[in-house]
Amino acid sequence: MKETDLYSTGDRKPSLEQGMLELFRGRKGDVISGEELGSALKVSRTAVWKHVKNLLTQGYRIESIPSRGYRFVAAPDVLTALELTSGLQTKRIGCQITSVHETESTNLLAFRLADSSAREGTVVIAEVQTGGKGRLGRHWESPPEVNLYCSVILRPPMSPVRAPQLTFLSAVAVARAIEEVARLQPKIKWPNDILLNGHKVAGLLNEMSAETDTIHCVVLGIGVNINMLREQFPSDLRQPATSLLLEKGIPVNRVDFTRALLTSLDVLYDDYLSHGFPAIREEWLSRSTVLGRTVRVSFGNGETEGVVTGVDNDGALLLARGDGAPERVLAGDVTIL
Ligand code: BT5
Repeated sequence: MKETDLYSTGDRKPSLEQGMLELFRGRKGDVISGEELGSALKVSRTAVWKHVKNLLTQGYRIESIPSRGYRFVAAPDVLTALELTSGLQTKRIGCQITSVHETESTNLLAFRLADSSAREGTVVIAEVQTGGKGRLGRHWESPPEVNLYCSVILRPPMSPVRAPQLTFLSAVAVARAIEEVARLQPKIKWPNDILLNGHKVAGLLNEMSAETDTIHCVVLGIGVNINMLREQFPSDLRQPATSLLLEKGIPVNRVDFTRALLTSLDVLYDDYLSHGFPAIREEWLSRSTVLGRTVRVSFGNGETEGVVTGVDNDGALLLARGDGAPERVLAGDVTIL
């Protein structure tokens, strides 16, 4: 596994580069002298130049104006901890962000960090996954630098049987972020697909490490196709897929999207810990593609059909079968008939 550019921010303690970016952002368009930057950050002017150069190599555009100072022009659309933490105001989610350029799967990396006692709210992000995972051993297509591949470590103080509720929470968070940033109207398909115009734009893979009645950690794996181009989708996908770019016709800023997603996750998780599942279930149902529809659910070697009447507290899909008998389905793939 090749993991490059590992960069973490612990406890939001700002690095010099973060401090410099905050200063630049607070004074948009202004020329700030090296002396002023140096005294604000408590370093020499030579050190200021060294850190400006570091930012330039990471893709930031900063003009250096002889005998006057520096002017911030633009930030790159890169999913680094440095860029994402700037301006992120969350309580738990993103308290620590580990960004790597490449990894096999952010879920695998998140479990490794969780095993070495990463805190609740730790976020792992990669620009490319070499073995992105879907459910049931399936593959998640993860081309470089166009999408979002992230995993969030949670340690909820609750019974493992409630963990499937967190898939609903992450689905609602992704839907809210798509609405807010891309101004599109996503729908949610049980159990883990986010759709735009019937095409899959995001998938969720929530995994857990637990004992009988204690959760060690839940890893919320979230993959969102942001600026993926049509030719980057393989031809053999199980269902039609899309990206925010393809639906909107213009690229979507990945940093803005990721900050919005982490913020919605934070708000929803906070609410979930205080008030439980009902509000999340209601919002999920209001965005559901399957409620009231006749569906076929395939699982293992079997399948069943019926009209969807809701989801229960365990995250199971509730069906009314053709003969009127109710049925609960805990896992499977849904086809709308
Ligand atoms: C999912 O599985 O939808 C879960 C995807 C979770 C991906 C994230 S990325 C960050 C984190 N780290 C990981 O390693 N995984 C998570 P499932 O419902 O089984 O759907 C997988 C199926 O979707 C595949 O068999 C393909 O047919 C299709 N697919 C693969 N890549 C896709 C993509 N980028 N967009 C849309 N569909 C895709």
